[in-house]
Amino acid sequence: MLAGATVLALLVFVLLAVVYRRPDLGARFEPYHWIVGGGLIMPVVVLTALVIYALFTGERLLAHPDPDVPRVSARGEMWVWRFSYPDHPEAGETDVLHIPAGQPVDVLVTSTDVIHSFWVPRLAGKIDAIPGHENVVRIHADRPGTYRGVCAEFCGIGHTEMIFTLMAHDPEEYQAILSGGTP
Ligand SMILES: [Cu+2]
Repeated sequence: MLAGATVLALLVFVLLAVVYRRPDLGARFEPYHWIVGGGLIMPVVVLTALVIYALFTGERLLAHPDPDVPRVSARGEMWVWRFSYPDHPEAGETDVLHIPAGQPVDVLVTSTDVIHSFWVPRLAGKIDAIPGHENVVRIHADRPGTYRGVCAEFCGIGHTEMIFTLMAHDPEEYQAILSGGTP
């Protein structure tokens, strides 16, 4: 988008400079042609191309079901988060959300009582935790580490304390945590 906007802005500035220095060049075209060509045809062509590009790019960022992407589950409950691992029930329920680092992970987000919002600011945008419904957000921690998460939707008197810790691990360490139960 930035590249497209830069090219377009440069084109406009160059045209402006040309007609400023050589008014006779600009006068060769009727004002009507400047308006239709520069004001209608060019934006329609450029914006159509950019919109198509943006739609495809946006589509790729969505969390479409993918068997290669590990899944974890986050459930909001006044005023704590409970995490579980749908493909590894032996790991039980944890207070800390464990994910493997260096790969995308789908977080299935839901709620027990009211609407909360799952948010790990360094990894992804916010997503609502709605009772009786499952939203999915795809997150990706580049390297192992500890990340802070919060509830981003006011949900009552304990809202500000509804924080949690996300730990991203090396794949081997992650597997050990899953099979060894809660650390
Ligand atoms: Cu909340």
